[in-house]
Amino acid sequence: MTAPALTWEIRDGIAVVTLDRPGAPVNTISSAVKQEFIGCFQTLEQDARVRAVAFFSGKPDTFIAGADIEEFVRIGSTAEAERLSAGGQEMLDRVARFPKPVVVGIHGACLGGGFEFALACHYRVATDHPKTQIGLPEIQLGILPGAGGCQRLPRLVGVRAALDMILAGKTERAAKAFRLGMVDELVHPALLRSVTLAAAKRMMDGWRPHRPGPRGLAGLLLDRTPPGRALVFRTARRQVLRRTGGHYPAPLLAIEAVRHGLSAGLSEGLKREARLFGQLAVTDVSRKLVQIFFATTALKKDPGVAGAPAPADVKRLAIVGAGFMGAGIGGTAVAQAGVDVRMKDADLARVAAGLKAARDILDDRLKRRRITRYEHQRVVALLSGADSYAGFGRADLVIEAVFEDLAVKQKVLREVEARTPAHAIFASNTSTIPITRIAEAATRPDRVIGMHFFSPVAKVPLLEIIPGARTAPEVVATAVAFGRRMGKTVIVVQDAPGFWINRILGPYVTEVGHLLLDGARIDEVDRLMVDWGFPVGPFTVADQVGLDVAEKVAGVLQAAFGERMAPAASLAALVSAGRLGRKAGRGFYRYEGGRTKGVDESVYALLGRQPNGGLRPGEVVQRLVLPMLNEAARAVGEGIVRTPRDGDIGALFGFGFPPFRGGPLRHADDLGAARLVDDLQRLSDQLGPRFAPCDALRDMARRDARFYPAG
Ligand code: 3H9
Repeated sequence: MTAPALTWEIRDGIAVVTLDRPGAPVNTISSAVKQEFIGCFQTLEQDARVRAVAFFSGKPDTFIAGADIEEFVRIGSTAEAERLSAGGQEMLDRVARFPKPVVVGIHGACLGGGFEFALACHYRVATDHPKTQIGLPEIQLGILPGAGGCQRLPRLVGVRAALDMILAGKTERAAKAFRLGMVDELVHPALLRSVTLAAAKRMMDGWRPHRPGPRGLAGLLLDRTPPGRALVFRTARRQVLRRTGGHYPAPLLAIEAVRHGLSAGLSEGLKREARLFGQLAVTDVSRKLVQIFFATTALKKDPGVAGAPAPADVKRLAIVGAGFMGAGIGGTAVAQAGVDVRMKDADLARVAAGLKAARDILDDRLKRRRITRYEHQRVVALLSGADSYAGFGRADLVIEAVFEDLAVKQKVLREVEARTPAHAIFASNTSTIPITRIAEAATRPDRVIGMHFFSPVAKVPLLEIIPGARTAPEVVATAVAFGRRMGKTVIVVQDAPGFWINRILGPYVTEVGHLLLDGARIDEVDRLMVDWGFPVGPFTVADQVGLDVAEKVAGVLQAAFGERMAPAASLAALVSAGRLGRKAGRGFYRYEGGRTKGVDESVYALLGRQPNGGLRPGEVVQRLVLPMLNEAARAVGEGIVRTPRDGDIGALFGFGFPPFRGGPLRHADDLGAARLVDDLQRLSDQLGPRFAPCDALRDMARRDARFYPAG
């Protein structure tokens, strides 16, 4: 017999119930827990001493993280998934119809099925602690809220606010949840228990909350009238299709579940919700998104190096180079990790510009209400700068983000070593130079490492950590842990040209130039890749990165890997004509005031090739995607990433590889090594050896092998 998850005691007519799954890191609702819920509420219903129920979590930082995802990934059929959803609904229906008031005190993550439970309760009190996050993230797992969430949330907060939450799979801090009406009271954590018990007592004595619902004319027209709602649903469907390109079925079916429930009534709505949940839970898209959830969760705990010692605490960060990257790193570090940041550049004007750019990140968070005015003031005060190394004497970690040149970086390294304590780590934000080469100038090479951030730092969630040949394991663990404190998803990669991300992007970007020379249209190629699932197309990416930067990276990759990475002549022609991309106002596209103004048609004349409409869409997609998969297979074979998991998560978080495809390596598995080899060979025969399938793939095809175990 395992210990029960639910326990209760009765005090002054109130049953105080605590959920604490023994041995589990967070509370989740599994079938066993569901049975306990049913038993518990049955007992409390029959117990005449109980006149109200107050419900809490026994976990310090989570309320309930939702249904047990491990359990529903094992589901094999639509019918089984539908039953699971209907079972959850039935349990929560009992809570909703419980004849005595049920009041819930929420502290920590209250997500998915956990929030659906709270919605079924009669009164919700939440703490105003940052750990209290409330929402319905199911869409991010490719499913929909299937325990009544699609029915109860719109009835509580109105259809617009509910769709906004459900369709984005959003979680909100408690303060916003309170503003929206998702919770009834907001309290300091120290008061949660007493305020919840007081609410239970009031309700026991007959008091009932009054919830006015959405206010104002828009609320009245759009949330309450059938024509208004019809408009809301039409708009939502259009927005979803625009955002997802139709690749993700869950949001569209969630709209249908909400719509049907509001027009046909709660019980019909629940039935439709369960049926649609059943359909979604067994889709390939959902499987892929759940795999990503587990992969990122596992990565969060990975110290980055086998048998790593505990990471050292980084209290003070120093940054050399206050340009776009340095400022991005500084701003993100103070905002996320709350460390002291000291920035240095050659002159005070640059330092001031860097501090301003770092501060912009904090201002943006304040504007979006991600931090309070008080937190904003506190973190702004953590930023400082100078045109000298003053203040570096107390740094635990120094990140350099200076000009991409070996001699410059080595000079900075020597200067930093002379001014920092022996324990300080020197991290280079290089994207092309081997860390081991930079460390050749070091007196403490064991404390030199690569931390490759992506631009813009505040937005791109990935960080590559690159140990050099002599980097100490403790330094790796510290860089990984600090990267995570900065809110990054961290992968540890080998010190080889292009590391992982630029390496697999290399052939993709290279092929763009060849496509142009073969008569492709810039916007057409971008549209095709967006349709395939990328957030933006390759020409837009190149413009964002900067054509000069892309050319430099391509040069490094070509030097290392030869012709398959040789940039097509087109890139050089554009760079020498001053078309450096977005930052210069012109690249493949034209830009004005930061906005895209369409393709710069004169690019075609500059290259001497006009679009000829001769390329088939399927061919364009294959020419861009297959070499990326080929390069990924080759790099995995060389051990550039430690596991296929790291490789896929890197591509998803680094440049937006379509999540519903799971990542380049999962996608390669889906296509199968044999088919990939055949397709690459055909392209190689037609267009040249840059497409030749790599040995690693050929070998996999021969052995019928995969990157991930089947099933
Ligand atoms: C749902 O509710 C469907 C319903 O609508 C309808 C059903 C009929 N299940 O992330 P952490 C594990 S779908 C199973 O490192 P943190 C996690 O794998 C669900 N396991 O902690 C890890 O395990 P391990 C909707 C779960 O503090 C451990 O807990 N809910 C679940 O950084 C610690 O996790 C979600 O999508 C789960 N639901 O973050 C929420 N949740 O230690 C998913 C966590 O063995 N969860 N685990 O590796 C989260 O977002 C974060 O885990 C949370 C905590 C914010 C809760």
